[in-house]
This record gives sequence, C-alpha cells and structure tokens, in this order.
Amino acid sequence: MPQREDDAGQPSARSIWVRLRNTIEHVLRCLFTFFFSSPRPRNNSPAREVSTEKQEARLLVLGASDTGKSTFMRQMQLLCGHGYPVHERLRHQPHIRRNLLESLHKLVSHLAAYGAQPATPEAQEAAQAFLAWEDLEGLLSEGALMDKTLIPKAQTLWADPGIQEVYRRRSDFHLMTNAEYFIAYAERILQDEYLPTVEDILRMRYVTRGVVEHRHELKNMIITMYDMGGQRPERENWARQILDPSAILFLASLSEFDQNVEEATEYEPRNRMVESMEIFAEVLKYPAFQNIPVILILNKNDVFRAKIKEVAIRQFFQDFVGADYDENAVREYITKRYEQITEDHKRNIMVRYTEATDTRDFQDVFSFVSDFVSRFLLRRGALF
Ligand SMILES: Nc1nc2c(ncn2[C@@H]2O[C@H](COP(=O)(O)OP(=O)(O)OP(=O)(O)O)[C@@H](O)[C@H]2O)c(=O)[nH]1
Ligand SMILES: [Mg+2]
Repeated sequence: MPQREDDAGQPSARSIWVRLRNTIEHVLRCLFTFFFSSPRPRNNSPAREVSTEKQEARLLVLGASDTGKSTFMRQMQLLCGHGYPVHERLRHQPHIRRNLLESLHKLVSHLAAYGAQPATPEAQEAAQAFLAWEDLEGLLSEGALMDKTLIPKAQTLWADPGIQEVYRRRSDFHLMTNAEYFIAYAERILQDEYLPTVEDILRMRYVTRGVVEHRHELKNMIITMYDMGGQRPERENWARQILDPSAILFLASLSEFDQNVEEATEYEPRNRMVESMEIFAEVLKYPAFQNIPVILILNKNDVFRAKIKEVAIRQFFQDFVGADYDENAVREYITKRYEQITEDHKRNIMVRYTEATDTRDFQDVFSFVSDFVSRFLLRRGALF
C-alpha cells in the first residue's frame, strides 16, 4: 500500500512513523546479513567450500632412546584411546617384573666396582639371590610362579648402605629411570596375581623396535602418531619410514646431561645430551622435514629437579656459567643449547617442558601440540 501524505504535502505523523520503521527494518536486515551469512565469493574467484571433514595430522615422535617417546604414546592412549583395560594391563606384567628384577640385578652387579659390600649377612644373602640372572629370568617365563622369598630380600637390599651407595652412582651405568619406583613396590609386583596399575605402565621401560603407530580421533582432528625407536639401528630408518608428516615432536631428556649412551662402548663413551643434540641437528637437516613445524619437548622434568640438587652440570658441560644446582639456570642452559642448533639451521621451534609420566602435565602439553598443529594445517590448507 502506497504511503500517504497529508494534503498540504507535509508528511503526516503516521507516514513519518512508517518511514522510520522501514528504515530501522532495513538497517537490521543489513546488520543481520553482515554478521550471520557466509561471505560471498569475490568476482571471478571460485567459492571456497566450508569443509566438514576433519583435519588429518601425522605426528612423528622422534628423539634419542630413553627420552620418553613411548611414554608419551601411552598417555595418548589414556587421553584419547581406550585406556588400559585389564587384558592390556596383564600383557605388561612380565615387562614390569623384568624391570624390577633387572634393576636389582644391576645394582648388585655393581657393588664390587664401587668397592661396596652388603653390610649384614641378610643383605649378603639377598645380594646373592639377585646376582644369578639365569634364575631370575626363569621367573619371567610364562606360567612361572613367583619366588616370594625375593620380596623381603628386595627390601633388605634396598635398605643396605652399600646398595644405596651404588644407587647414588647410577648415572655411571645404565639403571632404568624408575628403578626406585619399582623396587618400592616389589611386594605388589612379585605377587602371582599382580595386575599392573596405569602408573606402573607409564613408568615401565620397554625398548621400541621399528615404528609403532597409533590413530586417535579427536573432536576436530584425526591424529596419527608414529613412535619411532630411538636406539642407533632404529634411527637409520626414520626419514624413510613416514612420508609427508604434519609435524615433529622431538623429545629430549632434561636429566641426561650426566649420563652416557647405553650402546656406546666402554672405550668410546658418549654423553647422552651431546648425542641427543646431534640427532636433533640431523632431524632439522632431513630434506623431508624442511617445511614442517618442530616442537621440542624437554622431558623428565621431575628427574631433572631431583638430580640438579646433587649433580653439577659444569662437570659435563664446562661452558655452563650459571650457579651450580640452580634449577632454572640449568634448564635455561639446556634449552639454549637446543635453540642454538635451530638458529644454526635457520629454523623456528616451539619448546615445552614436561614430565611424561604425569597425566595432568601431559594433557597441558598435548592440548598445546594439537592446537598448534591444527592451526598450522589450516594455514597450510589456505595456501593451496
Ligand atoms: N620419572 C619419569 N620417568 C619418565 C619420564 N618420561 C619417561 N620416563 C621413563 O623413562 C623410561 C624410558 O621411556 P620410554 O618412553 O620407553 O623412552 P623411549 O624414548 O620410547 O625409548 P626407545 O623406545 O628406546 O626409543 C621409561 O621407564 C619411562 O617410564 C618422566 O618424565 N619422568
Ligand atoms: Mg620407545
């Protein structure tokens, strides 16, 4: 209906109201269109379709041996996978028992090298029981019943000052990171019906051979993680095995500065941190890894914090100029050494500190990693 004006050509109060209402409606419609509708394609450029497909990320988990790569994968299984049902926990039972028995065997085997003796006849008898590896290995075969007398023997041995002295020198030989944890739980682990807890599994040492692949579907992304064995023969295959990765998580241990590489010989000792930095430099050089982000995860923060109170890094890295036993100064020094390598290779990296055995800590790091990789994939997608 046409609007009406009064006879004198002056707009009536009603027509003013109608015009005002139309103007308000128009403005509201424009605002609505501006804020809520999808952007139109520009002139001749084809419309970019909004994809409903999930992003796919392929993460390579690299780093020297014993830096925590598989522990990271186990945390992923807890966070995004099916966790650890009873049958899976049982599968790890022999590995954890082996960790415990091997740790005790190693400690006893090094008594003589440090001129230490068990202090009491009971401790001497206990030491004998853990010295004969063939007997201990027999307990690890399928269906073997546990020797319960080993429980008090393990406890006696651990309380012995000679064994404590060898334990203090553990960086000289290759005692596994969580030996103390497993020995503390010897009574539980040496029961016939022992069922490993999730924490036992996170603390377990089991060397990775080849590549272990895990696929996890998250809310906005499918992540496939490849855990690559970090020992020397395993590393030779890294670049060849996975094509087109989306990002690299490089794990290094903050606490390895006073340890030697396990595979190195007695005559050719190799500091673990030095070797880890060399591996890092190699990874930055691989042609296949040139245009993808690298996230450096400096792990074993808990072990590092405990160690720094007792061991001066300057004994191993003479260019350290901070205060010995100053946790922050040493952490910063280690970080700078890795950052220097990235500068030399003209790369940018992100650095995160973790304790891979701590689930809450892992969740923080993982949420950072998944956000970062998701944004990288979006940016990369926008360029093609
Ligand atoms: N206390 C503590 N232990 C850790 C941490 N991260 C890893 N470990 C332990 O260190 C040991 C080695 O960890 P793995 O995850 O097996 O190391 P990896 O890098 O996969 O080693 P390879 O398979 O030989 O390449 C295991 O016993 C882990 O439980 C940590 O942050 N704190
Ligand atoms: Mg591993």
